[in-house]
Amino acid sequence: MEERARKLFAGPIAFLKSAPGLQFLPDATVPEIAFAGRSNVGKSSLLNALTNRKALARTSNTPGRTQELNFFDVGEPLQFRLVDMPGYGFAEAPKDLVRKWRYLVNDFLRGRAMLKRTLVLVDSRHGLKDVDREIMEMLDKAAASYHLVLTKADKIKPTVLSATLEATKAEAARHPAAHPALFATSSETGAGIAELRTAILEAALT
Ligand SMILES: Nc1nc2c(ncn2[C@@H]2O[C@H](COP(=O)(O)OP(=O)(O)OP(=O)(O)O)[C@@H](O)[C@H]2O)c(=O)[nH]1
Ligand SMILES: [Mg+2]
Repeated sequence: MEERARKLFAGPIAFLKSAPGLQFLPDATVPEIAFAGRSNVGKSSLLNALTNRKALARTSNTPGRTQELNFFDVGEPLQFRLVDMPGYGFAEAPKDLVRKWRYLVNDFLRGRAMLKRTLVLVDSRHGLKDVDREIMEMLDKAAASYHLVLTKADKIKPTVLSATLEATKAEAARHPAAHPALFATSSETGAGIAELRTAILEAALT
């Protein structure tokens, strides 16, 4: 499975479309994997690291970079889609814009027929925050399966990282829709990326 995942992510991957609202979604014909989490946590960077491309998804230092649901087709023939999404909890953006993003993301995550798994990204320097717990509870209620993924692992010491990983794992165990497998990743160093590729492929095939 690992080798198959590696090949797939090294092969053809193409931007399909940007959906600013639910009426613009592509037809749900293939498995989808979504990237969720707080603004600036590294969703778009992780998508680029997984696909080994520098700027497939647009990233930025400024929170609020991704403003729509962005769909990426993986494989030729098409195997599954990756969905980059706007972040949660971006305080500086206008209130109704933040609300609009939240509804868009939540409605998508709750109601998408072909959504096989959501990756809920958590900054490894901060661990789980209330806004992350809100996403987790929403997904639990919708019985929508998700993986917690720690990001920016290069920014902290390995000992601190292990502690955060254990604490996050313990909390994930209390959430019915949280998958027991957790990932610590860095889009900078590539740590954890190969493992996550395999998990994504496995989820897409279920
Ligand atoms: N050191 C380090 N920096 C990272 C990593 N991942 C992301 N970053 C940086 O964090 C910032 C935000 O990354 P993005 O990928 O744009 O974050 P996002 O979650 O897509 O943000 P929004 O689209 O605004 O919700 C950028 O400056 C990235 O370079 C990582 O693994 N290590
Ligand atoms: Mg983004």
